[in-house]
Amino acid sequence: MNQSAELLALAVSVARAAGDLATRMRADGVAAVATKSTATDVVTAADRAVEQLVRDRLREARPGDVVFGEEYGGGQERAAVRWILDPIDGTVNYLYDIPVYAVSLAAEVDGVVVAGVVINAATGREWTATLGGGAYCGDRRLRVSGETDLGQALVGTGFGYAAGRRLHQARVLTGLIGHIRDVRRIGAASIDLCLVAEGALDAYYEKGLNPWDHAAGGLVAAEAGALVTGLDGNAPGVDMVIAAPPALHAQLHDLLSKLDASGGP
Ligand code: LIP
Repeated sequence: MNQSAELLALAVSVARAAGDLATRMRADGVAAVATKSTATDVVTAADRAVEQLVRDRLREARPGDVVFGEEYGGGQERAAVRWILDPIDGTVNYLYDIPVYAVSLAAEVDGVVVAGVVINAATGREWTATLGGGAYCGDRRLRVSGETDLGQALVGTGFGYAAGRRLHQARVLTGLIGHIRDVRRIGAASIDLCLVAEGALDAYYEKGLNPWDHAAGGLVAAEAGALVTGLDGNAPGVDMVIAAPPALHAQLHDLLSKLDASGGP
């Protein structure tokens, strides 16, 4: 088994255990225990417990690796493999018991994501990918949408936690919505990206994502044939993530650039 496949196998095993913990804690009742960037950017005890479980399992299996996680940070030390983790992506969905929240775990080697898994912990739906090895939902190989007309495209997006950013994002959406079929706001970027990989969304874009939101899902989408980029020649990152089939990417990209989608607060 090559290194990417080995890393993926470990990621899947750990993410499944993490997802089980998240669903058990959800069943016991969930409340926000803290907030981060704004009063609506919440953290639950499950976010922290799930990240700790993943850290413990990875340390046990590969003690020399480092973990860069949403709740406890880290991952800046030099190591052969860096794990990028969102313990519960879609925290607000989780808080409201909306069954769309994911454990997202990616393995990065020399700065390149080589394996990733996203599991919707509420449903068990599991997406995986290795670099050059394709993208899968369970055993099903994934391919992005064949849509070529932006006007027929179902486009996913999301909004930040700060009011000023949300207002700018709403203005961008106002400029976009007349040029697409419709919009979907799923609430978990990693799942948005996997739905693009499945063709269940024709495209997705969002400003303000952190590496843990898109590291695994971005590989799944790219391995299914999506172009995963930023705006105006930039790599995907906090200013913008766009995931779309090649036939749609330029249409969406150019309209988002015109709307200053990576601008604002
Ligand atoms: C969420 C993202 C989502 C975005 C939300 C939030 P979290 O991540 O997955 O796409 O629109 O504002 O950032 O905070 O649930 O890990």
